[in-house]
Amino acid sequence: MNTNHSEVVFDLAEDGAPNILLVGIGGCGCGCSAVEVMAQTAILDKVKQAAVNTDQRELNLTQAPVQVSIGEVLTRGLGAGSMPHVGEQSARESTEALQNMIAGFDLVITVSGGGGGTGTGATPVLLEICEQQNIPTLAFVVRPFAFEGRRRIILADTLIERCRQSAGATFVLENAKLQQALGDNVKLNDALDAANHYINELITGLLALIDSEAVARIDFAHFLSALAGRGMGHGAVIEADSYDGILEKLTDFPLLQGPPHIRRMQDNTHVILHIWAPDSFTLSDYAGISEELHERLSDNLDLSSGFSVWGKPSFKVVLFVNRLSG
Ligand SMILES: Nc1nc2c(ncn2[C@@H]2O[C@H](COP(=O)(O)OP(=O)(O)OP(=O)(O)O)[C@@H](O)[C@H]2O)c(=O)[nH]1
Ligand SMILES: [Mg+2]
Repeated sequence: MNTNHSEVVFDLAEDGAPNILLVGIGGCGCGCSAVEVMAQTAILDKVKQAAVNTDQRELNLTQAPVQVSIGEVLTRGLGAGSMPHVGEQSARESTEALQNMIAGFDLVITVSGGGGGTGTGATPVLLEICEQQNIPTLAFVVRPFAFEGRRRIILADTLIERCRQSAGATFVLENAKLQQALGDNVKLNDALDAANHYINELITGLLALIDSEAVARIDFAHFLSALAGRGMGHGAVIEADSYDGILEKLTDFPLLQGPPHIRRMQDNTHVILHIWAPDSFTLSDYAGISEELHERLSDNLDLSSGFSVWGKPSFKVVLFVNRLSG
């Protein structure tokens, strides 16, 4: 097991509840329901939201209570014109505002779309600033639809690489995968809505793991250590009508399986999941999920899980696989 990151000591707020900042950067980050729809979720009181952009018009549209306009001298509030170096310089121009925005938080989660100028250029700068202030980070990067062209995809991949150098873990969300799932005839707006809904589910699921209302949860220090180590993460939302259905979908989950040489890397993989279940869900059902995953995947699997009871008869699992390099 990789324990490089377990020595980090984190300061928590006095009452023990972590202060989390969810920052959307650029048009995608700000427009994404990850930042917008979070306002309607119960987890909101634990998470502050901020929007960062070079584009004043986009910034005016967001509901985020904290809005930081970056690079006003360089861009005059008109956006970075798909040029990452402009996004980067804008963030550098506004270093002080970004430092003030993140001061005092125990975790900063960034959401940005790769491929444009602001998200691609400014996100790595913000992550660096967090690193300098010793604030743990998670980066969610949206990878463009295939129809947006190679250039955007290459830029997004550069962003992913740069996030991996500074963020505790980097999670990639593929717009293209959603397009496959929805079919080619899906309307662009519907595809974006679906992508945004998915991002929101993932982030809400992640935060539910440390939600004090959950029946079972993991503590914040544990949460951070499972999501540190500069890993490359993937997340998924899995739903089923029955307990057996959820077990089956979980153990068939492609990112957990893989060919034997990947299975051997499980020692370097943290899996965290949060389960929503009807109130008939028992502790032994809960234990059963963990046992099944260990049995089918690896004894050494580093698994953290939590569960919440909800008023529906069905089951939902939000799952993160954080694969550490090396
Ligand atoms: N899922 C989702 N993806 C989006 C959304 N808006 C943009 N994207 C994706 O994010 C990528 C980057 O676009 P933007 O975020 O608009 O770019 P930006 O960071 O604002 O950069 P500039 O406008 O050039 O300053 C796009 O290529 C899309 O793939 C959205 O609302 N939802
Ligand atoms: Mg923009």
